[in-house]
Amino acid sequence: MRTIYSVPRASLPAVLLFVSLIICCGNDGSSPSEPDEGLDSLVYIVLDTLYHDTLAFTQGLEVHEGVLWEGTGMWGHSSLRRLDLSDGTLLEKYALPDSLFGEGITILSDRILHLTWQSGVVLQWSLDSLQIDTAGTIDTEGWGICSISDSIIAVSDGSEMIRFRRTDDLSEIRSIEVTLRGEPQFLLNELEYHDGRIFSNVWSSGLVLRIDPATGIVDGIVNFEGILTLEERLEAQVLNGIAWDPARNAFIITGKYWPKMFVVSLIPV
Ligand SMILES: [Ca+2]
Repeated sequence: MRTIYSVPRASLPAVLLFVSLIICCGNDGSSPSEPDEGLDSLVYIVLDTLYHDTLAFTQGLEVHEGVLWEGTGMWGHSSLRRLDLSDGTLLEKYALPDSLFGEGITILSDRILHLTWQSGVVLQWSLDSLQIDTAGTIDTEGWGICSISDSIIAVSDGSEMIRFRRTDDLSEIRSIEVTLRGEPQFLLNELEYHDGRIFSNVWSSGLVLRIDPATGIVDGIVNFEGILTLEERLEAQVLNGIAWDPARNAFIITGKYWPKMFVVSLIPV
């Protein structure tokens, strides 16, 4: 696989020139190596930045009908948050019970599903009233979640597995082992479904994998390791928020205690 180049805060022409130089010359001026067939190395381009609460331990991020929703964790501080999609500011915050550690969220037509870490409990919030109750239980830890359709969700549990479940009773339909060049990829966390692929960040790294939901094979990879400045990284923890924004035709990326969110495009090189 070719080296991953991440290009924060650059104009599009500059990025394309940079990418062209990489393709023409390779990193060290030598001829470029042969690309991995079926695996795209992706670079990101920062299109905009949004506000993010540095007290938000981000566990899930999703856009739904012009609203940006965030799920946060930590004992006694877990919450569901409604954010202004235009600038990221906090509009409303709804607390989880202190006994539950919030994890990922995803949104169906009439409700928000909200994972919890080790309790097995999956919560649901009515989109109309934001009343909370229990949707059901699962037999794994809850880490990340995304909706494939209104009837199927995909759930990660910190392992290399993604399990597809029915939204009506949370029963498991099937599962995939996520692999990169045949090797299992562990610590899968926040998920996002877009354009027929599942995007998952890998806990404690800046990597986001693009996964074929039929096979589990990783067919794209991007590294956000350098997206925060050294100063911004002082109080921040790991990347853990990926949302597709159809209005911007771009992803929104953030992480635990990050000082901002990033609107990014991903481009194969
Ligand atoms: Ca997401």
